[in-house]
Amino acid sequence: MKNYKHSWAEPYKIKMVELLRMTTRAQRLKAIKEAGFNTFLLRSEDVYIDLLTDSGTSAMSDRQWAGMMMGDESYAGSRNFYHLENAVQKNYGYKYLIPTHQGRGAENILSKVLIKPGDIVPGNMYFTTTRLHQELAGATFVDVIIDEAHDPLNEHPFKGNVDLNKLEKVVQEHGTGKIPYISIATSVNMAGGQPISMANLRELRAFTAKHGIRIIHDMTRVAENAHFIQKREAGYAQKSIREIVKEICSYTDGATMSAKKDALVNIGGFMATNEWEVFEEARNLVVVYEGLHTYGGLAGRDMEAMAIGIEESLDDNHIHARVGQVEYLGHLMESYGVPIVRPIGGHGIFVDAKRFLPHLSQDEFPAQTLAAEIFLDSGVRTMERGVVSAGRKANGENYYPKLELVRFTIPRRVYTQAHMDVIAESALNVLKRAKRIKGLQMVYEPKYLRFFQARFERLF
Ligand code: P70
Repeated sequence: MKNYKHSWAEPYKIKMVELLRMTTRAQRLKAIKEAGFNTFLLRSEDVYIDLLTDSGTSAMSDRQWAGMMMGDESYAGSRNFYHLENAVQKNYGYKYLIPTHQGRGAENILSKVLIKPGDIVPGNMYFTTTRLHQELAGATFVDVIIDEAHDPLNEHPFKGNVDLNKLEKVVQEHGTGKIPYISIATSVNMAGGQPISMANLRELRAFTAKHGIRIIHDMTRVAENAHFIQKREAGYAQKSIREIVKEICSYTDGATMSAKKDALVNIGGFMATNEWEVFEEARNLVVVYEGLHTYGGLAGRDMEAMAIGIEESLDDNHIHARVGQVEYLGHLMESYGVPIVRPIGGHGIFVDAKRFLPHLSQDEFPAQTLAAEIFLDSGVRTMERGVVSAGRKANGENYYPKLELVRFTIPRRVYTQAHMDVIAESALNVLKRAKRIKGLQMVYEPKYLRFFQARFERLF
């Protein structure tokens, strides 16, 4: 027996609780049918443990709540904007800040500023909203992540790394004039929360500097990435999360951020850049889509909570307990024989639906099916990250991603270790009757980001 006790403990105590509703299987069956077998369409009141996402679901600290009371709700020049600007400049090192209502607001503005129709944007695996904004601005996304990232069993410690040969080919084929930037995510979400190494970032910086190409950083989960650099990369064991995060950012020219993840807030995001011209253009556009450039769709109190959340997110004890909890769940699932993506990532456990339900073809939506079955079993809500999420190409063909996953995403500072036990037991329960599980067919498909609202029926 492996020893699954880990020397992490939460660096906080609980001051307030939110009561959960427990349901029966009959209630859950009714709920999932009404939701068209799509966990996005469930009512949260029907959910027991909500692992749909770690986005906007974190528990804020008493300090953040106190900060909310200090909201300066002036239309222009709010004090809280300057606190946020200071937190971003000090901790991430970027010069100019544009607040936005959340990550995709920043992606929209950045894509509109930097992309011209016909451009190519290489990146370390796609993310749904990021790629869509690139495409809507007229670009084509090209995946340049290392091959290992597409293999759920490969143990590469930095599956978020860019394959520089692939990138070199893209540059040779299209020329630097067509590549406004390379899109780099830390903690690559669709790969399973996999980190990029500092060495790879440094190489990438040298390569892009030679070719005059920007690096734009999707820094949504940068602190979690820093944790893996500290644990796995030579020379970083003695560096703090704060130092590592700042070094990561220093190799990039600008960023988009969904502050609903790392930065421990329920709403908010931003775009940051080191280039004055890009900032000027973005500051022009933000007033069209989000709000004045000193609030970008947020209340003053939201910006204050974010400024404080950024500070808290970079604390070593916080991040070790956060990732420690994810690892605890992952090891438990592995001990039960549940097939998961290896190595365990930073924000959740990604169950491999292809191996869990090997009798289903990708056209029968194995991950969508498994997410519905887990909910039925225990009221645990998870998210499909496979063929439904991947959507269709511009020519209408489905993307068939190699990874067909169900994400068990852990909100920050919200659930206890006992919740993790219940979750793993539910995965085991479903695994025991996996052979008898039938797939789904899609009966309604929206045009954009179909996974959010698609509806399914069970195949018989
Ligand atoms: C999730 C959320 C959001 C996200 C992200 C990365 C690496 C940008 C964003 C956008 C929410 C989500 C979004 C699309 C599909 C499913 C879920 N990820 N970059 O659960 O930020 O949501 O604030 O606009 O992970 O992973 P925002």
